[in-house]
Amino acid sequence: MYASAYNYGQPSFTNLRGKRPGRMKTRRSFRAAPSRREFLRLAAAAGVSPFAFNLPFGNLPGASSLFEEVPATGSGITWQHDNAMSPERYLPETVGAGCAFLDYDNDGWMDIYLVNSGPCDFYKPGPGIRNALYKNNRDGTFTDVTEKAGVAGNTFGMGVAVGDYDNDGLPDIFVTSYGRCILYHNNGDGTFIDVTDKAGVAAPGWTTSAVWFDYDNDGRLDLFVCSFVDFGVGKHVFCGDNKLGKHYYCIPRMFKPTSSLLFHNNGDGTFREVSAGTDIGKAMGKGLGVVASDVNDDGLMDLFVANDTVQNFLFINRGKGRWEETALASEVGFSANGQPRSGMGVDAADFDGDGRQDLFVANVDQEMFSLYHNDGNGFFSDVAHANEVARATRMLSGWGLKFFDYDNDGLVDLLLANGHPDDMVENYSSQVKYKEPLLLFHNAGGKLSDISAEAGGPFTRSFPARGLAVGDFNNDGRIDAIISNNGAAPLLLRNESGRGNHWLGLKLQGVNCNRDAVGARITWSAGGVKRSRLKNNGGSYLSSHDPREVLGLGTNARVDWVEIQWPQPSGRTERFTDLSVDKYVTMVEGKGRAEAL
Ligand SMILES: [Ca+2]
Ligand SMILES: [Ca+2]
Ligand SMILES: [Ca+2]
Ligand SMILES: [Ca+2]
Repeated sequence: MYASAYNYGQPSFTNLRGKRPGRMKTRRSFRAAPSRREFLRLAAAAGVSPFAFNLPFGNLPGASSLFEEVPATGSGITWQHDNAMSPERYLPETVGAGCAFLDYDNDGWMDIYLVNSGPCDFYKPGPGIRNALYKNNRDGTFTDVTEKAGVAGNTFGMGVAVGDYDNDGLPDIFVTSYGRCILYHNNGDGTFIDVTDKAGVAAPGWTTSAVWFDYDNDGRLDLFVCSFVDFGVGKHVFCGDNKLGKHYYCIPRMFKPTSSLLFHNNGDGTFREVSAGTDIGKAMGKGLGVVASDVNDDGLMDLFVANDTVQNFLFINRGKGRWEETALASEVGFSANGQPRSGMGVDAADFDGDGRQDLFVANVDQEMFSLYHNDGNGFFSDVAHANEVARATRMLSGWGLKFFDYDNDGLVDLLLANGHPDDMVENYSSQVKYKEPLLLFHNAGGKLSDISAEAGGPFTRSFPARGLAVGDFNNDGRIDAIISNNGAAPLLLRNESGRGNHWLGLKLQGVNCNRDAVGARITWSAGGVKRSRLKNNGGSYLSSHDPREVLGLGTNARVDWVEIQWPQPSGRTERFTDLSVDKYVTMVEGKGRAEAL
């Protein structure tokens, strides 16, 4: 992730010898055709009305923003992330942290969980530095219920993954850390209990993103945990400028890789680590992001892991506990010229509607982010250039990101949260800033275009962004987002787009399959147009999302039908008709009818 700071592609040892990295060259070679952003800028300068361009996403420059920032004074979320930044610049300080939307009290309204730093071998925080759980008051405000809930953390927290691992209908919280992880079991009375030791998922070391998914289709959610590098206060090295005596955050190439962890859910509140001896256990990486998806459509959930400074991993689930790492052959491991990149955030979705799950990886500046189109038969091709992703991300470093349909037109769009990992980057780069802008891509007909310049409001500002979670906190069917900023307050974004489009929100409840219905295939028809979505899990960076699925219907005021193919061990397919729109419903496996949420 620290590539630009050290002249990406060059060994980082120059810094150890105390030389200043060279100033980066300006690279503005992608001038063949003006982007829509530049086109509008030119048009605005020339006094041409933007109405002339017939923008497809229902917003115009100067109109209200697609997403409005909800300030702390409005939301009541006064918590801030403490990044523990020290003069020594210990690496864990700049990597966190994550955030989650979850409905911990099952009242149908999304609550928010935020991860903070905490005590570790290089940091002893004062009082009040803790994680936070905010209860949704159903009026746009939130109340801090952390102490009562018992989920303050007290580790040097990194990520959060929410899942109902014991199928009791109550979402449980897993927190990763530099240090010990924590599994909080939801007691159902507004409190949680730390069951980490009983469960056997402490996973000491440095863990980052995690994901709940049922790899063996036994109806219980298993847990994959990304492990980052082998780090400890005794392994810290000096990276920076000897003459100035200034420390910079080290490029993770300096530290040894580790293997990530897969925990099988035994069904009795305990887990068994099952990655040893498999390709997951053998693959030494520096994992930062993970998404669980079924990339080969065989009913077995696979894993895509973004690694920092080494190749990414695509773990194909071959069944019976076997995994095959195929990133090299699938062409999702390296850049087009065979270099490992600094993978951070990831996601999966079928963005072009061909029925296959595509992949996304955010990298650091100079590397460009990757949009991997799933070509079938195990092959992918990077189509970042053809989708305005490459040029928009050339100078940025990306972390949290998510495919979701922000305007409910039925096609998944993409939101990216960015920020350079080194707060000193502006000392040695004229092009790269520490705080970076958010990016929003709109999907029209299976093509992504960068509409950030016209998205207004928060898209005109810059942030030290890390985690990003999506969820509809005000239940208006328009999916909102929260972004966790390193060493700063989180950013809550309320979605104000997609007016005039209809939607149907689904809460899927598995009975024979895992209760969260991770791996379900949702197909729906509106206005005679059929669309399909796989219920992936994870994605983004250190973060966890609203488990409900919002189906965008476009201008159709009714949905023809919805079909749910529940994952194994159910395998049952149910079709639902007579559904009213613009509301959330619950679909329980085997009941055959939807109920008001
Ligand atoms: Ca539970
Ligand atoms: Ca399982
Ligand atoms: Ca598969
Ligand atoms: Ca909303």
